[in-house]
Amino acid sequence: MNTEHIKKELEKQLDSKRYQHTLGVAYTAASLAMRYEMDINQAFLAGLLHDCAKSMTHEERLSYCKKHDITVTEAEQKNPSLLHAKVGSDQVFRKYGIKDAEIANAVRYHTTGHPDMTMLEKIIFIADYIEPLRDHDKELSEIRHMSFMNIDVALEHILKNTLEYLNSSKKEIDPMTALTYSFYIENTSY
Ligand code: DGI
Ligand code: FE
Ligand code: FE
Repeated sequence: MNTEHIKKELEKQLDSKRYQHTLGVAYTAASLAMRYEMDINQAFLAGLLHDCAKSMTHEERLSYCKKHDITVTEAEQKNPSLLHAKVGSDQVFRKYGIKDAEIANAVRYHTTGHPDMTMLEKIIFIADYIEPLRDHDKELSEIRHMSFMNIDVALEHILKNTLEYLNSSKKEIDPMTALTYSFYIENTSY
């Protein structure tokens, strides 16, 4: 599918709020790609696709994984909303026909991150958090500014606030989210 076709399909799949968020992530990712001298079209496309599996139900995602032999971790089993990232990354290739493993990985890790992310993975993780329609974090304006100054410092800040939010709302923490945070605490230079 070409970009216009993908946009049309996503507009059909997602509710209007989620589709507007998707466009916000795509344009924010493109802006970060300009700043960090990455491929703008690749970042835009990864941003468009990052939540492509978000409208499926938990049951649909679990049966999709079964059908396509996708391993479901214990954390994902307990919290199937985490699975939209993994299922989405499979659909990037299978449904949307995008043969770009870097885009698939950026979709796959957009929720938990992983230690030592690629620049494209960082861009999508951050764009998802800072796109213009987001307003869930009182430190967003500093994080937005930092995203264009030092991407690793912004990443560490986002992970810290996400873990605080998960702890305070008593949500199960995916071991990958915790590993990602530890990595960036140890490896971010100010
Ligand atoms: O899909 P979006 O809402 O755009 O954003 P997302 O894919 O980053 O998902 C955001 C939610 O995922 C947010 O409420 C925090 C949550 N999340 C991130 N890491 C973990 C997590 N939820 C759980 N239960 N465990 C995690 O480790
Ligand atoms: Fe998501
Ligand atoms: Fe998102």
